[in-house]
Amino acid sequence: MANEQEYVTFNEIYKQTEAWRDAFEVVNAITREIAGFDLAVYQQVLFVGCGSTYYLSMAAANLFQSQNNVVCKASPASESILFPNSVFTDKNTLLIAISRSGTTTETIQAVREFNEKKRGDVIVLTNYGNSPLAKLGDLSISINAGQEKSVVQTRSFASMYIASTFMSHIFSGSQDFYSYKEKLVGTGDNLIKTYHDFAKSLANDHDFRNVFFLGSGLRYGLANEVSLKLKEMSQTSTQPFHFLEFRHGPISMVDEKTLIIGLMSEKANTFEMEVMNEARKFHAKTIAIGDSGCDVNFESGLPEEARGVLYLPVLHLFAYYRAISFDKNPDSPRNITSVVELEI
Ligand code: F1P
Repeated sequence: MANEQEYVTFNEIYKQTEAWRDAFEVVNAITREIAGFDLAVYQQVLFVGCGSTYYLSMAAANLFQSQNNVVCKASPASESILFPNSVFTDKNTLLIAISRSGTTTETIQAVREFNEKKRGDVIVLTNYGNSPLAKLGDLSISINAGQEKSVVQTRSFASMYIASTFMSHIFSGSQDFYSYKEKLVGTGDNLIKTYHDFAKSLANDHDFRNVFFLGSGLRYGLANEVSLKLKEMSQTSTQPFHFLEFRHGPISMVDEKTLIIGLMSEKANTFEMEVMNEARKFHAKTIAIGDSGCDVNFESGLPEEARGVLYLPVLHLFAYYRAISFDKNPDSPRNITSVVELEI
């Protein structure tokens, strides 16, 4: 076994804000090209990806719709191939295809079929500008500093998430997002340092058997993603839920061996805290993450729609150290590869 911080995943998590910066610069440089897509001509904006990039699609679609008053949805790339009528209408669509590698077969195939059927325009978001997927977009955005050696996506996801957030702001006509760069990066660096030991000691607590991640709005996609990190790196049994959905059945799983991590919003905080309190009555351990008044506090003061990326780093560290605590290799989890390439 390597020393606990010698795995490549550690640096990819710990120094991820370098990739955040790159996302800001790359998108800022092509603001005009992005604004050139007129959302008014599309009946819907569809986001596709696989695994992490599907969860990124979910978070991005939520933000896009709330900022841009256009119907947005997310689909696994595979579903758009297998069940196209459930994903598309015959009306003009803007497809935003997301993939770290740009080589995932399902995502490439989804875009190829979309182009063949002339369903609309395509924006590709990736970390590899020379990838086959990047060549299929009407516009391709590549955040190269988000590239990774690890199988598990951490800084790549964060970098593409920032890019998608920036795009959403550009479409909405807001110039604000770029001005948040230093604050967001500084807060991210600070969070990683401040909560490093906290994440590690939480990971070393082997008393819990089940972990639930709760998140509403754009945080639901992020809850899915951090839950996937924990599954992939440490094979812990974990599930994401929308906050208020948790009462509708899943809460019956809660006992003294349960950890609940809440991605708290500002807007719905009272409702969300009630769910956390209720879970504690059933003996769960709870950790709230949010801008202030939580167990993990960003203290960014940034608008809710701009600070989503801040939920990620501490939970990346948690998943990483959980793997280490079980003597697992976080760089190459069992049964998975960094890209799924299929014969289609
Ligand atoms: C997507 C992905 C990863 C997952 C696994 C297999 O890759 O599903 O999210 O962790 O390693 O590939 P990509 O299309 O974003 O490159």
